[in-house]
Amino acid sequence: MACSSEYTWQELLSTLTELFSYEEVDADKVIKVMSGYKSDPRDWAQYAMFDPHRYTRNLVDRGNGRFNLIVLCWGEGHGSSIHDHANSHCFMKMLQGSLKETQYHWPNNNKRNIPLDEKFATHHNIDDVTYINDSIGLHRVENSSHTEGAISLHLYSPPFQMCQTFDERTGHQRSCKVIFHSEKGLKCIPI
Ligand code: CSS
Ligand code: FE2
Repeated sequence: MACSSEYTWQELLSTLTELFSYEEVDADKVIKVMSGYKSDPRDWAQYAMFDPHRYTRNLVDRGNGRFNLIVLCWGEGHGSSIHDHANSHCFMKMLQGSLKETQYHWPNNNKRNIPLDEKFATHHNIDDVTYINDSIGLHRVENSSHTEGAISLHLYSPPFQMCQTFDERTGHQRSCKVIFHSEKGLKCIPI
């Protein structure tokens, strides 16, 4: 039998808004709250928009400017590049399917053209919550399934518009602008 939710979707949103209204972020508490909500597609289906070619980022809530809450939809085989999180907290909760996360150490800037050093790889399944920030390292997230889409809920605080992506073989990095596929359930018009 599925465990019942400690928080409804609406309670999740309001509790997160409350938690991020303070100067200090209590990451353990955020993880607890996100774990206390149990995934129900009826809550987030309106944000779950897939693209055939790449994973999508669908904005749910701007958290009074303190965080961005985003539903990410990963089609079969879709994945991110290796990236940092622009000095923000990154919380990720699985809503559907499964995602593989591979973490890497930061490249050593004195050594050029050296492959990134992998720390570990792990799989996240429905209702799992995970956390990363730049002091922990870099990561790549991917849906390695060939038959099932995956959906995850991400909270970034403070919100960011740019991050760094990294070439696995050389450690070279470049800036990348992050974009939204939809906002509050409405598809964004591509510019
Ligand atoms: N940081 C990636 C997803 S993996 S946390 C993004 O927001 O697009
Ligand atoms: Fe990430």
